[in-house]
Amino acid sequence: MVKFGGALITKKDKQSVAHLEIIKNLCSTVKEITEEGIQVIIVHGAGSFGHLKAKQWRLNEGYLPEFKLSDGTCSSQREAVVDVRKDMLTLNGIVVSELRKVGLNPIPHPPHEWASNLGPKFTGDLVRFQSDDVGTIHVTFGDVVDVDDQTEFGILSGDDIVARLSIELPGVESLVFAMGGVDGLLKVPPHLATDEDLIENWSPDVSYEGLHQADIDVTGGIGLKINRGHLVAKSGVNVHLINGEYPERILNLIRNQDWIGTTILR
Ligand code: IP8
Repeated sequence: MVKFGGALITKKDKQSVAHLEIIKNLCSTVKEITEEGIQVIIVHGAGSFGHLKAKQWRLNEGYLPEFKLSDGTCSSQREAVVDVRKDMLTLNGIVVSELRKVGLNPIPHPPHEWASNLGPKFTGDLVRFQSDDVGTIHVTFGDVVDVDDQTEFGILSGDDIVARLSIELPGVESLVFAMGGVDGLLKVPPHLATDEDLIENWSPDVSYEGLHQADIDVTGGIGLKINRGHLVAKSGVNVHLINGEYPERILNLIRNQDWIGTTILR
């Protein structure tokens, strides 16, 4: 199970700009992993294809009858929901197309079509992600989904989806969070960190620092990743945080060679 972080695969502060080189490299790495006979499922984040507009239109708060705004592209929250879903399909299309280019058979599963409700207990049948063909790569992502009460819609983070898939699908061995700009979990804020500040093994008694850009992010940032990652680790799946700008580190991990990153302990 691999989560491509939104901050890794997009330019986080520029509306809908993808880091194409990084996506290409990650997809080649996924291909190499499948060549070792390992099946991969990909969940990707939203980055600037989701968070900026969702934040501006307060989509994470659900339907707000009194809320008014006009940004020149849409004039209501409901229109913004449609727009963000479209933007996420565009980002997903880029990932899917790069997977095809390396010879894989990606199957996209846009959450607004099969999932509803929010958080780790979201509703949706996960059986669609099961397959035993290594060339088939199921791909899904964080999205705006319907909610069953008066809030109407909300943001389902890819971190919640990847955690549920890791825990509930049979035979999942490892979950890798591929992140942007950091080598793993750090003891000090990322801009102050040296190599010594990388936490190699994290358990709840170890304190960490992470950047949560609450002004940009509508989901939980690093705190959400650690929380969901720990749930997954407790279920017996190996959980690692790796700098996705160096995807060979993921290969090293899989090949039992030296790798750089953080392991989340049970
Ligand atoms: O980046 C957020 O997903 P995440 C989804 O995986 C949207 O937390 C649409 C902002």
